[in-house]
Amino acid sequence: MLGGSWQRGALSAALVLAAAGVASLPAPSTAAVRSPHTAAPHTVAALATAPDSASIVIPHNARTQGYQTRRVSLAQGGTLSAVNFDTIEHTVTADATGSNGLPLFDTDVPPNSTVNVPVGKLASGTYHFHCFFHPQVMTGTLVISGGSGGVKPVPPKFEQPLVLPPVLTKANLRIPIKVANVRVLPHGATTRMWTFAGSYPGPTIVRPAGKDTKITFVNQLPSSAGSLTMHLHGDHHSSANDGQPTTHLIPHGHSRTYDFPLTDGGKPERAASLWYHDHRMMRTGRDVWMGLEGMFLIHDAHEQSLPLPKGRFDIPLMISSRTFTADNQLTDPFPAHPTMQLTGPAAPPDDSTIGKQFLANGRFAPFLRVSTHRYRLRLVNGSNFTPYDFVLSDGRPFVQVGTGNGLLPKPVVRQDILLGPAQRADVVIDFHRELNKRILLESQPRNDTTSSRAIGTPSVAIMQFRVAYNSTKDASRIPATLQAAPKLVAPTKITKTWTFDVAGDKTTGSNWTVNGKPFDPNRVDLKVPLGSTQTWKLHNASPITHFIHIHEEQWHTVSRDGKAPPAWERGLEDTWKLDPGETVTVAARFTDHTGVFMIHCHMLDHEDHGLMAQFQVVRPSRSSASRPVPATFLPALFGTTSRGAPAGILATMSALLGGPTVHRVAPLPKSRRWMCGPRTKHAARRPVARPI
Ligand SMILES: [Cu+2]
Repeated sequence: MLGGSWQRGALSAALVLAAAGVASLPAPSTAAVRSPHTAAPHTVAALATAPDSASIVIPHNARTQGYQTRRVSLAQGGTLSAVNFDTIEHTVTADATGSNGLPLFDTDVPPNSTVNVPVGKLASGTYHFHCFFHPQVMTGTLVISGGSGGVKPVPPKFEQPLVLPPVLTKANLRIPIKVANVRVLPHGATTRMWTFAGSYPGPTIVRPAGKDTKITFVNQLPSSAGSLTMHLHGDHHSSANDGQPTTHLIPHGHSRTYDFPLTDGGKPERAASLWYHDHRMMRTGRDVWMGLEGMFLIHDAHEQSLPLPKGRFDIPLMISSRTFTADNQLTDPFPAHPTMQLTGPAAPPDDSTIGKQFLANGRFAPFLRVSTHRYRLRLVNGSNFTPYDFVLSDGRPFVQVGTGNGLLPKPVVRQDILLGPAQRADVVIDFHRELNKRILLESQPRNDTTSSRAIGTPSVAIMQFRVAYNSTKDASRIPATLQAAPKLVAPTKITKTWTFDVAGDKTTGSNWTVNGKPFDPNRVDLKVPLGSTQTWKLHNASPITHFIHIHEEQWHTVSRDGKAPPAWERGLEDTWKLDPGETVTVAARFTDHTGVFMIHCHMLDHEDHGLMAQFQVVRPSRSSASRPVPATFLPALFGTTSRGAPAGILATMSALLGGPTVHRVAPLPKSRRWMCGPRTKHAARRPVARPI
């Protein structure tokens, strides 16, 4: 559904939610022909009939029924009210925004109440609206007619330059974690944040693969922040250096040195786009929201030998969302005394912390002046909860060259890229022949699923590329082949199934579960023999999407719902999208390190509310070490260039592995509207200045 030029135009203007939900509404008058940032013209008929007052009615079970009044007409300057007959809170929120990136109207409607929706100053035109908490189902259209002048939707002004965090390259680093004022919003006060070395995002650490890196983090935050713990996401390292949630902490006023050898199985790791963030028990959401996240890039000789864009044409880009108070401070949606089991409307499965404004490298609506050159973007979704479906405003595709865990076997041309929290994509954009153009990086409503339960993505313009310089020389190009995933012999039989669900009820308390249990730091859920290769099935039995992250190893995606994974999941991964009912099978070999590691959802509300488990890598017993394991040679299931390894090799492998169940597997080929899930009302709705 993407790709139509009109729609691309609408998206480029951004901030107007795309047509998915609106298309099912009763056909509007000509007034509903959408223009991205100007209200559409009203009709004569509308002029004649528009009342001076109108109501939006929210029925019982609106979460599944939608608004009772999906189309409302109103004379300009008239009074609009919202009547909520439901037992839970809803909102009436405009799709379109003002230049500050906030909706033109955005009104909470408590249960069993009637409130005024302030639209009296809006210009005549058509305004699509949704419920902030239930936008997939609850959508409607307001037509304002008559009068002249008034407030119209406008795109962000892209007033401030993109900031690249400082780059640190040394083997021994010391990074203070401290309060700092950050110029997040372009006007007004700076924002007090918790930062790595005064920067949000934290400094970008760039290191060669195989070179030991020691980082000493110093906790200089106020004592009320408590202890911290740092996780280098996607990396392979020992348990003690993994950012354990309850052990190996960094208390207030103390420091801790983390050791990252950047090796795997005695060899240098692959080049990768990693990131680091706090991982404290039940506090990860708060600590990341406050600013504790940064990027960590690993280079290796192979990647450096490729002609991909380098240097200033290689841009780390962390996208995140935050909500601010009127004086530009972060809201505090997090409880003073966190617990995994919650009651009330924001309890699981409705717990979520969503930002209302969208940031690129910690800045609202930044611009970047670029040359007529190829650029490599290391996209990282550093949001607590929000997934994005990234697109470029002029309809050009991305060329994805890597995941967060290294290069793909070959480039993949993608019109849009869905990234949940913690997911990364390494992409190349070509600005040749685009001198003087302005191209937006946007998120569009995802269109890869028809499931009404799958989480949606926002429609928003995040940043602007200004093609300002003519580059006469561009030596970069995108090779036809990049890097095959490492070979792996994985059991065909599932070693372990992890099922993600929710338990309890919101009256007495609910929490997320993994295999029926909420997280318990004193419980090990699986013992994994060191040196073994595991095939794990990840299944989402819950009513909303999760993005599941496995620590310690980098994984092959064997299958997605029983089918070969898409081309962009044929590299190594550490975090997978699991829409409701979805199943992903993954495989990895456990090398090097014993100890306890995590598996959890990276929507941080879910993680903090129990959707986490832990496995312990142990020295294998003799019996388990010698037992033959039926195996699949990966990557293979999705090989496109091969239909079978040479019979001799297969026979040999089968014999070695002790059984006939070796599947042939080929060498790697060389080659909706806003969130449909629930969202935390607190984050956006009840701004509370945080004392820090
Ligand atoms: Cu989740």
